[in-house]
Amino acid sequence: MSTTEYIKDRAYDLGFDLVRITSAEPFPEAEAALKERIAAGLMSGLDWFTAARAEVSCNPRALLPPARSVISLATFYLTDSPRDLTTSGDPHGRVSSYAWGDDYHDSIRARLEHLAAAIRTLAPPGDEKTILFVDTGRMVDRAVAQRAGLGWYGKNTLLLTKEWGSWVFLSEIVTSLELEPDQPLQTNCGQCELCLQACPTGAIIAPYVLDNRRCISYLTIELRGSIPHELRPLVGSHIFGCDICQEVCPVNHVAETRLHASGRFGARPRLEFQPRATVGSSPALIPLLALTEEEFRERFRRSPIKRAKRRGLLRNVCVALGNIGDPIAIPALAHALASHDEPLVRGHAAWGLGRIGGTEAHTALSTAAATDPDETVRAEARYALEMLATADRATE
Ligand code: B12
Ligand code: SF4
Ligand code: SF4
Repeated sequence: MSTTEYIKDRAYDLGFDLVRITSAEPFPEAEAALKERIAAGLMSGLDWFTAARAEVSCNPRALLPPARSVISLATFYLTDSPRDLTTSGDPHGRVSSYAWGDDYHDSIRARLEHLAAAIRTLAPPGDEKTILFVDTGRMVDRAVAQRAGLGWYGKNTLLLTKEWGSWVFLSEIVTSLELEPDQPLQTNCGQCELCLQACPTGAIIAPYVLDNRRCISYLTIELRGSIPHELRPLVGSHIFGCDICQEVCPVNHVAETRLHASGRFGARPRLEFQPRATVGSSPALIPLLALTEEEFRERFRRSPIKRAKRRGLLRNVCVALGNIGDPIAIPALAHALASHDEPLVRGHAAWGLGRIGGTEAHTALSTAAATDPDETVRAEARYALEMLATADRATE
């Protein structure tokens, strides 16, 4: 068995679902694409995503000078648990499927460590150099996976695999070992443009081009401040991430059908990605508004959702409640507007009330517009009162 075959076998034994190899040569096309997107402002809001970072992340030898190979790994994360949509009739939000269970960074890193340890035993003494990357590392994950033949670029910008669709986390190991490279796949999306048509915010502005600032994933996870007014109605009931451009993808449908038919879907031992009781795929929204900082930390410990922080998540909850439009949410939103400790949450509670309307919402908004100590919240309340006045005029 060759060293390459041995490493691939070890990776599958450790629970990775796909493994391919490419050389450690630079990725000039990806670097050009990244710099172009940054210059066009399409990555705005992600301050850490700089041209200098792009140069490093597209050049494995900038990270590990003796690098010769990059091992590209995919981990399937979709579970066969159905979305537990609105059982009680109260408003529920949507959490993207990658965040239903435990944080993948932790579990994948543990597997990568084991694989790296096996690789180190293969290198001559003094030459056992490897580094690991999972998402947050400075590596351009999809470009590595594409050149390694793990999958191909979809027009939604995600990497599509034949076996598991796009429902995979990508990670890498950069090593000084010379391994046998795999070839890129000669596949593409053809004439399909379903993801472009389905994206609610028009974030996929052209095939393979995403405007980060419009993507619900950015707006609900990465954005720290206020969600732009014009995008709030388009966020729907998403409170953390978005899967729409993957849910409509026929490549994913084919993979899911094949996995179900072969019994492999349910057989994956992916307990860590199953919806947790405390997070779930579709949590009831009103109780979330009452979460204290401590309860938030406890409930979302080791969950990807902790990245949004409490104020970001509750901001999203207010927007989702406004979009769902059920008056049952008015008392909770009015309470949040009157007394939440975070101005960001009070401001978005105002918007939620403005979207739902009614006398109780109007009273709460008028009080906040006059008395809230924070000008951004008073401005949000005035804006929401305007929304109500416009809606009233439209129905007259
Ligand atoms: C920043 C980031 C985001 C940002 C920006 C997304 C983006 N498309 O760039 C935001 C917060 C919006 C985001 C959202 C999501 N993300 Co994200 N994200 C990243 C991160 C950290 C960097 C991505 C990056 O380099 N972008 C730079 C821009 C310039 O890339 P790009 O425009 O897509 O261009 C690339 C290709 O399209 C290609 N390209 C460019 N032009 C052209 C032209 C042609 C013709 C072709 C063929 C190719 C091509 O070259 C570029 C280099 O790869 C990676 C992890 C990593 N370290 O790589 C995860 C990553 C891409 N995200 C991931 C996931 C799962 C998501 C979400 C699905 C999460 C969710 N459910 O909410 C969404 C999906 C949104 C979407 N449609 O892309 C996974 C994707 C797995 C996969 N199968 O591809 C990654 C790889 C994380 C991981 N390690 O698993 N993400
Ligand atoms: S994740 Fe949602 S908002 Fe972002 S590009 Fe896909 S469909 Fe559009
Ligand atoms: S929906 Fe169609 S165009 Fe979009 S990624 Fe899937 S196959 Fe490609």
